Order: sequence, then structure tokens, then C-alpha cells
Amino acid sequence: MDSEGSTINGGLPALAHSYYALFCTLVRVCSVMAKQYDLLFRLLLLGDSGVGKTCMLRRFTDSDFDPSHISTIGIDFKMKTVEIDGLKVRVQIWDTAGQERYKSITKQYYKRAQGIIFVYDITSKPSFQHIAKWASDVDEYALEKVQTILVGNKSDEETMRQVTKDQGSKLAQTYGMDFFETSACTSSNISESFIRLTELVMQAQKRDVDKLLGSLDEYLDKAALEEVSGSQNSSSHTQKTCTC
Ligand SMILES: Nc1nc2c(ncn2[C@@H]2O[C@H](COP(=O)(O)OP(=O)(O)OP(=O)(O)O)[C@@H](O)[C@H]2O)c(=O)[nH]1
Ligand SMILES: [Mg+2]
Repeated sequence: MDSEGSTINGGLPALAHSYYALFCTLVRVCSVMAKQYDLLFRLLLLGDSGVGKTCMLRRFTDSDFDPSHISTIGIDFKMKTVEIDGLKVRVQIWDTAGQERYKSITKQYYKRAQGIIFVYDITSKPSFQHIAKWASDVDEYALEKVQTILVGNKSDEETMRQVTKDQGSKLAQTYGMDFFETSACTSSNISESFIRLTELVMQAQKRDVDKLLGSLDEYLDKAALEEVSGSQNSSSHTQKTCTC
């Protein structure tokens, strides 16, 4: 250390040294974090205000249920890591506000989602009828290959039911989606729905990767063939030259 005590280790300024130490710690933390999961997916919850999107998410990530309704403002998210097929999959779940006035904000997130859960409330016929509108918005703004499922929440409220299970199931069939009736209150089918959507996203990604590898193989085979025929041509050309 010099006389002023401002440098250590052969003249490295003390401030730079502590920045360097902080940098090393950050790198170490990042590399540990990087190993915490194998895959990362973005999922999105859509549906009318009050159907229970936030409660479903909270039940899934924190195993908790809050009966009060505090409408989501704009958008929020939570993370959870699940294990599927021996892989650690980190899901980032975006919880959108169902209120119309936030639509311009929430629509910006559609494109970033690999999976979407459409939620209606089995005790609210209008929320079920609005699924068509949510689905057409997704057609317009989300990725073409986005995976979707349909969920009828509040299945614990049997006496208040306005949408039958059959109606939910038929609508899901029309859209070619998987269907679940859930209850954030009792936890029924909550993790099943989130896990199913994550599996669908994983399968879609695998198909994409397989397709990509398939076309890469095709490209490499073609390139190898071209190289062989190219070298044959050049060797026959060499022979000709020799004969002359
Ligand atoms: N009985 C019952 N009530 C539920 C269930 N899920 C949510 N609720 C209640 O429904 C109300 C609305 O729930 P939220 O999760 O805040 O609804 P949301 O879809 O997030 O609403 P926005 O944020 O406004 O879009 C709350 O009072 C919850 O307690 C459920 O499974 N069963
Ligand atoms: Mg909410």
C-alpha cells in the first residue's frame, strides 16, 4: 500500500480493486444462477377482471389464496421452477389486468409469450362469452406458434355455476385447446394447468429444434454430396490433362 493508503496489491487503486471484487462476486453469482434451470419459458394469463388470474398465479407460486379482490394494475409477474422430464424449467408467468383500460399495455406482452392461459369464471357467463374476444386478440397480437389452454376457474363455487363443464370443454375443443376447471381457493387443478401449458411449450420447442436439426442435416448432406461430385469432376479433369 502506498503512503496515502489509496492503492493495494502493486498499485491497483483501492476503488478499482473493490469494483473488481464486486465484479468477480457478480460473475460467480450469475454462474450459480445460470445453473439453477435448464430452460426458461414465458407464460401469460388472460381473461376478464375478477375471474381469478392473480389468485391462480399466487396459488401456483406461493401456495396461498387471498379472498380479497385487488385488481391488477397493468401487468405483474411471478417466477417458479418446475421439473419436467428431468429438466429444470423456469417459468416466468405474466399476470395481466383484465380491465379494458389496461389493454393497450397488456397487449404489448402477447408477442413475448410462448404459452397463454385463457381464464373465465364458471360463475360468470359473460366472462365465458368474452373468451372469444381474448382469443381473437391473441390471434392478432401473439406469436403464431403460441401454445394455449382454456381454464374455467372457481370450480369450488358449484352452487353459483353459470357455465357447465361441458360448455367449457366444447369451447376448448373448438379452439383445439386442453381444458381444465380449477379452483385457486381449494388448489384443485392449479399446478396441473400450469404444468400442462409448460409441457406444451416444451413440446413445441422440441419440434422446432428437431425441424432445425433436420434441415441442418439435409444441408450438410447436400454440401457433402456437392463436395464429392466436385472432387470427382476435378479428378476426371486432371486425368484428361494427364492423357493429353
Ligand atoms: N371461490 C373462489 N373465489 C376465487 C377463486 N379465485 C379467485 N377468487 C376470488 O375472485 C376475486 C378476483 O380474483 P383475482 O385473482 O384478483 O382476479 P383477476 O382475474 O386477477 O382480476 P384482475 O386483476 O382485475 O384482472 C377475488 O375476490 C378472489 O378471492 C376461486 O378459485 N374460488
Ligand atoms: Mg389480477
